[in-house]
Amino acid sequence: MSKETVLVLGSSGQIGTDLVHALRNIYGNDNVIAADLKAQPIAIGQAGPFEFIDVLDAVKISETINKYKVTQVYLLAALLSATAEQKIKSAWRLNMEGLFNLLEIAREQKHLKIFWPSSIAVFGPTTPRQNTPQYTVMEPSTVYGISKLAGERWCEYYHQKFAVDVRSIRYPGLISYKADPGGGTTDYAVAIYHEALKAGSYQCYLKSDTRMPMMYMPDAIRGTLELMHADAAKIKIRSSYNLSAIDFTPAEIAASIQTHLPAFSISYAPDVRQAIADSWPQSINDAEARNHWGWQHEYDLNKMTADMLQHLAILKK
Ligand code: VAH
Repeated sequence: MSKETVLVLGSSGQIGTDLVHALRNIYGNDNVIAADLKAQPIAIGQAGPFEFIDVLDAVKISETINKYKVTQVYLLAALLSATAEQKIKSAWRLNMEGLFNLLEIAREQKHLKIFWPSSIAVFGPTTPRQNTPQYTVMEPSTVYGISKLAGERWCEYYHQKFAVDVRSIRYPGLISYKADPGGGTTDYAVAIYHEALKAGSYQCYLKSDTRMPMMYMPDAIRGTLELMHADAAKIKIRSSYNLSAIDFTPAEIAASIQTHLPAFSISYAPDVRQAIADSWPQSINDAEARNHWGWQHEYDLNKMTADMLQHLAILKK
C-alpha cells in the first residue's frame, strides 16, 4: 500500500478531534497532520504534527500539502447553523471559499482524495420530513443549509468535470464526549449529558417533541472512514450521501438519561433555534449509503446514553 498522509483542516472542532484520533490509530501519529486556527486539544495535539491554517488561505493549504506529501484531506472547518444565522457573510465565505480552495488544489493535484461534510440542513421546510430520501425537494431556509447545498453541487461538478475524488456525507446531529460542538442547533443533545451529571437538570432550547436525525460520533467516524476507504467505483453519489442512525426528541433523550439518573429533570424554553429545527427532516432514508458501500449504524439511543454518561463521568473525575 503506498504511503498515505492525511491533513485534517478544522481538526480542533467536534468532528475533527475524534477524526484525528481515529486517523492516527490507522495511519500513525506522524502521518496525520492536524490543522486549525485554534490550538488542538492537549490530548490530541501532542500526539502528532499540528499546523495553524486558515482554510481561507489557499497558499498555506497548498504549501502544507506539498510539505508533508499529503494524499488525503478532510475539510471540516465551517460555521454551523445557529452561528451562521448571526454571521451570514462570514459563514458563506468560510463554508464556500474554504471548499473552493481545496477543490481547486485537488483539480491541479489529481492524487488527492477529499472529504467534505454536508448536513441534513440541505433539506428545508418543503422537504418530506419523515424518512427523507436521497433525492427530493431541497429548499434550505438557513445560511448554513444554503452553503451546504451549494457545496454539494460544486463537489459533484468538480468530480464530473475534473475527476476530483471528493466524497461527502450529509451528517445528522452528532453527539460526542471528546470535544463539544459549537454553534449548532443539535448541540442540546450533547449539553444535556453534561448538565445531567453536573446539575441534575437541563433547560432545553427546543420543544419537548422536536424530533431530529442524530448519530453517535463513533458511528459517524466509522461511516466517514468506510466511505473514504471504499473503492471509488462503489461511490455513485458525488454530491453527498444521506447517512442515518437514530432520531429522537428532547423528551426521549431525557427519558433515556433518567434510566441511569432517575432524579434528572428537563425543562423547555424554545429559542430562535426552534425555527431551524422545524425546517429540517425528522428522519432520514439512507438506502443508497447502505446499498453502495455497506453502511450500517451500531448505536441506538440507549447504547449511546450509556456510553456518553460512562465517558463523561470518567472525564469529570
Ligand atoms: C448543526 N450540528 O446543528 C449541526 C448539524 C444537522 C445539524 O449540521 O448545525
